[in-house]
Amino acid sequence: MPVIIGFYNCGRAVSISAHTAGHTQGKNKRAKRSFVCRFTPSVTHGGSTIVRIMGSEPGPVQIVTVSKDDHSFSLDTEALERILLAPEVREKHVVVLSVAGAFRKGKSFILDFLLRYMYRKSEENWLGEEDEPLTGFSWRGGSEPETTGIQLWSEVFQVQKSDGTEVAVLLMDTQGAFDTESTVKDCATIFALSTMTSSIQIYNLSQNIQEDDLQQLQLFTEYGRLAMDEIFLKPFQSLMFLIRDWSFPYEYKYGFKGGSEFLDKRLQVKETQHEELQTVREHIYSCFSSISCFLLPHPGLKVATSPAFNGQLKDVATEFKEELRSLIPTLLHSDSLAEKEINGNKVTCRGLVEYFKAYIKIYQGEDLPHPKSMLLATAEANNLAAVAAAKDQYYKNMEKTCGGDLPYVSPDSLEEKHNFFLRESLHLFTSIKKMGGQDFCDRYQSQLEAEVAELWQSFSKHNESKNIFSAFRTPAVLFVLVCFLYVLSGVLLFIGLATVSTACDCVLLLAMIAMLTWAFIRYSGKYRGVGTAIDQAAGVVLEQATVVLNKTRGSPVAQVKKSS
Ligand SMILES: Nc1nc2c(ncn2[C@@H]2O[C@H](COP(=O)(O)OP(=O)(O)OP(=O)(O)O)[C@@H](O)[C@H]2O)c(=O)[nH]1
Ligand SMILES: [Mg+2]
Repeated sequence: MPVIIGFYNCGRAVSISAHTAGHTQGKNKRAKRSFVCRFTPSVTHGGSTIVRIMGSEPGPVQIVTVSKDDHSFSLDTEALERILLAPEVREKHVVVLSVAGAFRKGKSFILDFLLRYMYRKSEENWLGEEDEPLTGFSWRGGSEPETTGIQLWSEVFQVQKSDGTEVAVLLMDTQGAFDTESTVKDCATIFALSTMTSSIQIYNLSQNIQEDDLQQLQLFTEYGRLAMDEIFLKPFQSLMFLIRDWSFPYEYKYGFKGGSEFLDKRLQVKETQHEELQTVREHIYSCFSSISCFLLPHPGLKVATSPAFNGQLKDVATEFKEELRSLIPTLLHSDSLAEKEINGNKVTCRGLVEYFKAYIKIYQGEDLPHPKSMLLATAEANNLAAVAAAKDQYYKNMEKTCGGDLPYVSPDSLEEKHNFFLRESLHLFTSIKKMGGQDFCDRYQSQLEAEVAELWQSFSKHNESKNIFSAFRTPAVLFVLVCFLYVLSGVLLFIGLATVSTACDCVLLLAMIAMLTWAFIRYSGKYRGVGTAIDQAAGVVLEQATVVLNKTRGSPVAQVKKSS
């Protein structure tokens, strides 16, 4: 009895056809196909037990979406739960195989061969018929990006390992990095999320492993590690470099063996290497528990350039097909399927839903630093270094003028010095060579000005505190007030205003209490708020007294002026 599972996906016909008897056939038609679906929750064919979502056709399911407007991320929890909380798999340990890397490099294409294997692994010719179109995750030719966000295949494959345990296998496709519409943060988040949630991450590269590929991997995995707190062991599991279009089989043979030799050479850490190169390599080793590499030949010109190519094997280079026959069964062999582990604990499908929710929340928040482009990060670093050098120069100059135990400087002369050192510090900032352009540097110049203004405030206060008169201003004011009130009270009593004199005595008493309290606070360092209030009150009294004195002194002058 044949079981045909089919669906149609955005512009390109995508279909999976299978016969339980082991015979496989597929046709690529652009028109919507009619489906004969058996809506059983799980079916066994091609050697895998497949858990099917009731009532829906198999296909890629968008789990994580990236908004093009505000570059925010959202998780479709419902869709994720529909796949992972199916009763047959929810308590099973999960194996997640993900493919990530730059856009337009054949990630979805290779995933569709992995899908074929999962559906037909018991068949000898699992790779497919010569004229069968390749279907599954949406792939296409051309220069524009295709896959967006993170997608999971809707069907979970239950695979029995040789020790009898059953695991749930999921295939994950990811948005290509460095496309024209994504920021560095978008790419880092997609890569980090897929690495954090997968047990096998395939890093899809073209032609070679370049130093910048390793640097990107370092940046992205660091971004992932940042989001995972309490990591005791290596944060990620298996990393496989998949080098497409390998053109040097005479140096390193195609396949895992050549790949492993090549990788050993590329990731070698040598004493003689520059520190930067050593750090990248050490970081990669510290992140993954196992690292491997596979060298895959070019699939042929038709695959890479023909707009009519729709995946039929007859147009694919023989050596590419041979290597696929070696790569895929090894990768998906039941005993090489490593279960997802976090901190040494195996994760079930149900657990994975929770991890997805937790991780996306972290990337939706504002706690993590934003990964930036190399130029932006470098420009920021050298502008900040220039700000620090200029600020340091100002600080040292001011320290020499009024810092520490140096004697009190008159405020006017100090301000003059401040203005001079500020000009010098701005001159130093502008004379240091910086990246990022004028507008970018202007922002940092404003930051420098603000920071120097803050320093100026504290130097000025520090200098003021050295003025012996200002230190004793409050007790002096209070003392004069007490004396004044004492005399006033005596005079008032003498002229017979006893009540007003008593009121004067009360105020005098208050002033004395304030004076004693002030002395206690200065000595003990306690109740500093009260001390500040007394200082402020004394300041107000002094201000008012000065105003009154100025008025009395000023009025005869004004009269003289008027009369003249
Ligand atoms: N040169 C070369 N081209 C390939 C290879 N595999 C697939 N292609 C072609 O690469 C093109 C893009 O394939 P996709 O699978 O859509 O690439 P992708 O990496 O998923 O692209 P995005 O989803 O946009 O990130 C198609 O035209 C494929 O035929 C390969 O190994 N080498
Ligand atoms: Mg793709």
